[in-house]
Amino acid sequence: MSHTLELALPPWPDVDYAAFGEIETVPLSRIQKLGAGYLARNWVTIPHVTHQDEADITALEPVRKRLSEESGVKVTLLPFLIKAVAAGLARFPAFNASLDADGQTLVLKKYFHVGFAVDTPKGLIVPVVRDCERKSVVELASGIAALGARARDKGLPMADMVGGCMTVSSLGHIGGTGFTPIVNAPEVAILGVMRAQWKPQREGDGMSWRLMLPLSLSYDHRVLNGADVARFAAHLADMLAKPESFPLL
Ligand code: CAO
Repeated sequence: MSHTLELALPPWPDVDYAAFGEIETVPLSRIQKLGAGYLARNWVTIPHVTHQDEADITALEPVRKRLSEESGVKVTLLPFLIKAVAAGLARFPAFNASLDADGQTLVLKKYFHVGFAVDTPKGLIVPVVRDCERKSVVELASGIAALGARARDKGLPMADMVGGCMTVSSLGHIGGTGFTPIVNAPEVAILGVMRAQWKPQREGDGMSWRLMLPLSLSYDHRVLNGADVARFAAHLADMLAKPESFPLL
């Protein structure tokens, strides 16, 4: 299977914007140009589907806050998400697969490296955290903070951005209820996370308020089927609902 596509598309509109009012032109950064090529390739070559789910993080939230206070490391939801993804990769090996370059063979990885999208002034960067299954939540939190800060300040060497098995893209600090992240090839799935919200849930004859985290799981439908993905998402939701399933320190 070739990844070369010939699309007979009309040319990109060449508009004289200045004819309609004042404008300014800004060249794309190197990272934006590189990213644009990869995103366009992934968008047109991968048959994407995005599965939506929610995780009840009511019990996790006080544990996260306490861990942040007691460890002296800022612990956000992201290290828990990365840990849950790494456990999911171990339990569902098809998620830890990549199609080889000719699309004929699946490569199954036995390591668990998870990338996370960082929004920097120069564009989107995806550092990769290695061997996530062996690290505690606090270890992951400090690793994420260091990689995120370096990505924003100096940028990262290529060695810190390759070899990922799956990516987490969190917009939870900003807002939103769901989105359709683009798979970061040759990975086969990406987890998008939005802002947690308090929602009423039926409990017996009454009602209780639960903190619900929206999960948007996009996948390559050539490799994964909807049922696999629903199971993976249910695994994430189940793990995130049980703080005791995480090694904290
Ligand atoms: N729900 C509610 N609050 C959340 C949350 C969520 N899902 N996720 C994070 N928050 C809170 C954090 O707890 C933190 O609160 P406090 O400051 O009160 O402790 C605050 O939001 C800020 O979090 P943060 O941004 O410092 O840390 P993070 O671990 O959530 O994210 C990073 C780190 C690097 C992933 C993030 O800053 C970032 O750059 N995200 C952008 C990813 C992106 O652009 N994706 C789109 C890709 S497609 O174009």
